[in-house]
Amino acid sequence: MHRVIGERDVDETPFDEEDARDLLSEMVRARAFDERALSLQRQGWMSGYPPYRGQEASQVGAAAAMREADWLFPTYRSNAMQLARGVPPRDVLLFRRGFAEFNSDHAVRNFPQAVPIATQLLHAVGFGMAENYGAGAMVGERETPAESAVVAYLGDGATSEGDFHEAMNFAGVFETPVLFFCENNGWAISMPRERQTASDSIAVKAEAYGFEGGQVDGNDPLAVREYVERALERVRAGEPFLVESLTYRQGPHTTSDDPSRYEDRAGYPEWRTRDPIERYAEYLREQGVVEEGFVEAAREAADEELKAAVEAAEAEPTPEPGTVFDHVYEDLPPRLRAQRAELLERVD
Ligand SMILES: Cc1ncc(C[n+]2csc(CCOP(=O)(O)OP(=O)(O)O)c2C)c(N)n1
Ligand SMILES: [Mg+2]
Repeated sequence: MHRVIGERDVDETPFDEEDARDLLSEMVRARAFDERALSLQRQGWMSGYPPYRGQEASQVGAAAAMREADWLFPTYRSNAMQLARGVPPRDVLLFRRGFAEFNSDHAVRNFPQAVPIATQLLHAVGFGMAENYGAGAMVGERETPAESAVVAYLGDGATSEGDFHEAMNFAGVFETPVLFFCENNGWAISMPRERQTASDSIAVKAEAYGFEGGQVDGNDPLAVREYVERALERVRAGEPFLVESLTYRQGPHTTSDDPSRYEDRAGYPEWRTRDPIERYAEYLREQGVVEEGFVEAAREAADEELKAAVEAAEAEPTPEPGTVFDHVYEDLPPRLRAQRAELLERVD
């Protein structure tokens, strides 16, 4: 455990026991949500769902490293991060059901989830530049650390997009307080990591843009939290950083995908494909930090919370179908106006 790959080994790092238990509870809560959401989708409750099973340690660890004042630029995959940051499960469910508002009380500093791959990275870097301007620093050279760091979440597949390279370039040139948190879950739909890039790692790509990157064992929440915390210290001072969190997507890409057509785990090491909750719970039991039954109790509490969240979501009226066209353009172009009219006519 506590493996930080290619950097200082944090095996010996002491940890706070209560904190370590909280991380486990949060991972169990994330798993419960994911399973419930998947089953709701299968019942026709929502049209599609992108599960993050297997990525709980990575997401919960990274969320725990962030401060409330920091901003997250998420994607469709990072719902465990959202839950761990305090977005109510009800809101995540409603969003998947077609509600435009992700974060009903706006208490969590989130940008909207990006589905177009890598577009959020440019928004994140622009936001980081604004943070610098606000501090009177045009090109980095910050006199004071940024109060709000920016965390730009991305997948391994996103690193093949032009937007990724443009964002990395601007981040390096303008010394923006941005952490690129790349969750390498082994797959971009059916494309395995080794077909994604010929680079030795994703982390190494940072070097070409003038800043540092590093890999962390994304199935160890303590390692992820510590690594991201350290990276964020540098980021706040105006040094961007690229974290590659090595984890594994256990399930399908989304509920429309059938991974049995392409999946072959043989290419990935056991520490990556092994279930992070099982592994971490076993570790904490060995360390005497949790007792037998801890995971089951955490799961029961999470299921209770979810039951209430589903009921609350069901109590909301179904959104008007025409609202899918809102918030895209100030004035809808003629083609989309025609599409909206056609949709409303059919619904009638
Ligand atoms: C610009 C763009 N091109 C293609 C797609 C279709 N698409 C959706 S998810 C995905 C793979 C993304 O893989 P990765 O970045 O590894 O993220 P993950 O799904 O594994 O979290 C693709 C190609 C898209 N959404 N946006
Ligand atoms: Mg991926």
